[in-house]
Amino acid sequence: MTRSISGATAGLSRRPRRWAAIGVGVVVISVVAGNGAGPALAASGPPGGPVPAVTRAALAPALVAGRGASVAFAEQEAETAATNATVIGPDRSAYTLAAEASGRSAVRLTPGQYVEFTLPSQANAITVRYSIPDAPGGGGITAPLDVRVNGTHRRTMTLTSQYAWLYNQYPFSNDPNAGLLHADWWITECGCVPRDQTPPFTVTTPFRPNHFYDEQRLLLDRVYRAGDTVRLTVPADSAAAWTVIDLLDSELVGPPHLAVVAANVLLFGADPRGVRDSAGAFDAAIAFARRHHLKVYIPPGTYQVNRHIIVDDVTIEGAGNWYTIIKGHQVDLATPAPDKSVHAGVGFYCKYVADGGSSNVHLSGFAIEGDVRERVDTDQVNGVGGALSDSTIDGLYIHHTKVGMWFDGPMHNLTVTDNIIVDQIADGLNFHSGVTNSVVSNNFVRNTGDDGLAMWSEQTADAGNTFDHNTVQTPVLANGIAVYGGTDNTVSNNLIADPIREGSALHAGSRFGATEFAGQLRITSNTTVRAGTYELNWNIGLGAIWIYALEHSIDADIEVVGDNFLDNGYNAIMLVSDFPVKDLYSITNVHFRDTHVDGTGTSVVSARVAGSASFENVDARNVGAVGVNNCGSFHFTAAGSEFSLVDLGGNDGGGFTGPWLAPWELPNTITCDDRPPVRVPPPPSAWP
Ligand SMILES: [Ca+2]
Repeated sequence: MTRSISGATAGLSRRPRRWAAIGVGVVVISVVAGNGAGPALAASGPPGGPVPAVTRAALAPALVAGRGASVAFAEQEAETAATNATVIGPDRSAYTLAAEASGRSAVRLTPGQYVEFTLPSQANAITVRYSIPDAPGGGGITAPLDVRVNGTHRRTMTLTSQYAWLYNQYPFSNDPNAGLLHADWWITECGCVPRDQTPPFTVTTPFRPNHFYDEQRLLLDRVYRAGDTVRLTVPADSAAAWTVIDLLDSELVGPPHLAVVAANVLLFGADPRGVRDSAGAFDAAIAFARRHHLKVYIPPGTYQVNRHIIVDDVTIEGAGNWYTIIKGHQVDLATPAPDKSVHAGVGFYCKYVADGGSSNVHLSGFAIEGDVRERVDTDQVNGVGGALSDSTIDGLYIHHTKVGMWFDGPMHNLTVTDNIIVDQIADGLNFHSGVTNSVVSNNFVRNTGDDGLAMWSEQTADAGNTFDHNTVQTPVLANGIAVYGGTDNTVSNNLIADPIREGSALHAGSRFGATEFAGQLRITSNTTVRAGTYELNWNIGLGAIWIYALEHSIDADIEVVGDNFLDNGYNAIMLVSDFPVKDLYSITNVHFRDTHVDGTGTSVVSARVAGSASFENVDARNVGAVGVNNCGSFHFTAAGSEFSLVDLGGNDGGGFTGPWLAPWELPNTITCDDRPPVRVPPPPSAWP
């Protein structure tokens, strides 16, 4: 755990833990091939099947209706578009380009090749998600991408990999040639502590490349119609050996918002061309607005801001996040700031708790474009930060910051709605320590370097919060939505897709110094897809939802109701502890109800902890492995597993080898199998 004394920390340490005694004394049918990297799993969708024009998280929208954020753009996957280039994937293996792509598939173009999308509806703006190679020594390159609409309107985007390509162990490196950052950490590649080997184990470089993708927005010259074509072509003379296109989002952006009665930053000297630094002008406008009870307005333009703008008791409105762009570059500080930062960058910061916190702040309608290319956990280079009560944040686009929004409580009554948070070095949003009665709803999060959305009750409980109707896609590390301790929180109606490693879609963990779970945790009516990842340190599959007792027992009432777990690589549901603490902690009082599981690579449930959970109307189909993978706490006594499943009825369906919850296997049958055979399920389809 890396943290600063002020508590103003971003990101969670990811030092690996492992199961020290996997498979001891039990049936272990190891079918997964070779080297611990896990099998390549097929994702859903083409070739062969119908090609939906518009998808959500690479699924037909009908399969995820009512779940996730309602967004202004239409998503189209490149792998279903017209192209003369090569489709890559589907593949879920970590450290591959396909695994980090939406739908686990994309198109790889060489110079001269194209991919062409047909607009599904009116649009005057596009977002391209792509990857290009790193520089040989790291640090990224730039390369052109030709955009033509209907073969005529022509623009050239300048793609960059300066914000992509991280390597190595936590907290990661931009150097593709670096040896291990922590030779004294156990690593899965050798199943050893490299420094302790004779001679020391060395890794192949680049070691653990990841975070390959970036996205870029482009306003077109006018509104185009449904049926018009957007062709993306790599110029023949591009310096990039390859360009991978993952998807295209198209959108009809409305006219700029105008606020007439407001403190307009232009009147205070702000430069909308982005040439001069506008931070001082923003400060002056905010001070004036507070004195005169006005809001602050930021008209269309690009404004250079390279430090925090401190906000308290103020409303700041942009013209809309396509029009008003607050853009900063990273500044190296000669001496660390009081909050421990060694870099400065653009961000809207509330006062820290030590300074009294901020309240009555309302931010809306602008973009924050940061310049963060490495993870330094003591740096306060987040898009929005501090402690913020009785406030709202709505309609921001936050890009290339460390964490989109990182809040350090205690604080209360914050509402975060309709924001887009993409291409982050660490989390998308984190409620850290004592955030209460706050709501995060209808936000879209893609390509975070750590949890997409998190409540981290470090030392002080987060309580009474709700994460509702958000979409989280392709976190390259950790979880889509994670809850670490806390009291009476809710995670509902979210759509979570394509987590890649060291986490999964939904997670409740007693870890990272969090308070014990208390009251009721509600995880209701969420849909996950292509989760249930392979845990590279444990070398076992995870569930799409996994509940993890590492630092305390988990005995709070956890209600998992109405969720759909689709196309799970391994399990749908996992309850787990860690081997060194397996006899200290248990998980009890978890209740699964009214759940659909459509496709698991292995079993629906994997239990690797003592305790119990109840199941009622949990229906499954296309299940890869029989029964429940029930290891309990690994004592394998004649009394059976230390984990019991309480069958409350209506748990129907199964798969290739029988029902998922076979009555004759209950309550305590041991069927522990670390690496059961993995079957690739068919694509999800409508549930009758
Ligand atoms: Ca894709």
